[in-house]
Amino acid sequence: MKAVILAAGKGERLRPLTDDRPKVILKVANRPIIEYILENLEPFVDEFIIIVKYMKEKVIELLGDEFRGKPITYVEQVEGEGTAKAIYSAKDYVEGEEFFAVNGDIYFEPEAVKGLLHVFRKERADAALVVKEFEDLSHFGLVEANGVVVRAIKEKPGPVRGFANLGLYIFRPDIFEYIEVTEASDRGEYEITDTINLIIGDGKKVVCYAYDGYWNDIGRPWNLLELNEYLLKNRLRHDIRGKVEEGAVIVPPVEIGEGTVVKSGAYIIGPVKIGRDCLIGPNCLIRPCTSIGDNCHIGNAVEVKNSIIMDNSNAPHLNYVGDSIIGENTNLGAGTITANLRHDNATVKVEVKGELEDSGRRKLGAIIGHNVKVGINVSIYPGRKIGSNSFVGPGVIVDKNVPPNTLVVV
Ligand code: TTP
Repeated sequence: MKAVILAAGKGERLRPLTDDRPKVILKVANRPIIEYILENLEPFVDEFIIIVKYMKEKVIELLGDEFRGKPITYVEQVEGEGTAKAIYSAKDYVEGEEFFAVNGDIYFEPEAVKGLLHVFRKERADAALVVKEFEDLSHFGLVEANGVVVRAIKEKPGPVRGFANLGLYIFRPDIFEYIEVTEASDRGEYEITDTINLIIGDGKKVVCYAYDGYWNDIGRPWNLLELNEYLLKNRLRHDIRGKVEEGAVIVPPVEIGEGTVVKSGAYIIGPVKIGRDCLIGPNCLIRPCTSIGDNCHIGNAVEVKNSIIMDNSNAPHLNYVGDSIIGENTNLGAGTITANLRHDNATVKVEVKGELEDSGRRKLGAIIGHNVKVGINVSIYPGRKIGSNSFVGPGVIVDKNVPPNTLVVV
């Protein structure tokens, strides 16, 4: 069976992290999101078809032409936006067989794929999808089913409890005929959920698999922190490959890559993952659920907690980085601090695609893009974003989001 992976989206809700790259190549726990999908699908498929568009060359450069010996074909999305258009792009590549289709920005365990395939085959269905029960379906499509048979999918039903559509499907090639007659939704996108409603309306059998394991839909910046925490708590093995000086304390599980030096006085409390060729310490505190990429510097009197720091970035002197995401090639000046808690203890709101959204988190720090230079003694309010390629001068208080390519001085 082939797997069609949808990776053409612009990932606008993840700005500034997607300013210069597609969402699927962002690293969580030091691995690109799309690699987790390929890894979890790989035992069930013999070929991957990846649908690309936005900054497609970066996906192709990352993955090349095979994954674990299974070929990857890249297909550019046909004209028009939406998941239905993305799947339609694979029309000439699935060769009359049933196939998996999966959003390129979700995390699931292999059990979801196994269960989906099982119910599809057992029920001799025309299509199948994975669902999961949630308390609040405000951000999801509600799947109405009678046993395993799906009756309808309703987009964004509001804050009701029910089964959500997770974005992992099996289709037969007849889906393409139905995509051809699917109309654009109110937001101007062609949604595969509308196509599924069309095939149900035509009497075809669509079934669902109720998945009970961990799942994450990586739409907003804090979803990256949630996934990072899950992966570090559940997938990390204690493995020290770098050099740890006497006088450093490491509380397992901690993974430290080759070429990394942990200097005396560093105190690292797992689960923590640190890449290759980093300089850690002396005298720093790295607290649980932190991922630090390759070639990073965490220096003297720096505390990092529950954060993602991507490759080639530095928090070198007197910094606090809490519940934050720092993109690649970014440097924090001495004394720069992220605030991760509001004084009124309210949950932190973040501007997402022009609207203020409640992250639901009491603790959320800064979201800083790639190639950013932050000067000395900069204070960053909770949930604020700094766009890629920006420069924030010394002493600035970042209480508003900083757009990309911007110079901010006091
Ligand atoms: P979305 O998360 O709905 O869209 P997006 O990735 O563009 O993100 P944003 O809304 O923040 O801009 O998409 C779900 C999945 O489908 C995701 O993996 C990207 C993929 N997709 C495409 O491949 N083509 C498309 O035209 C769209 C809209 C999404």
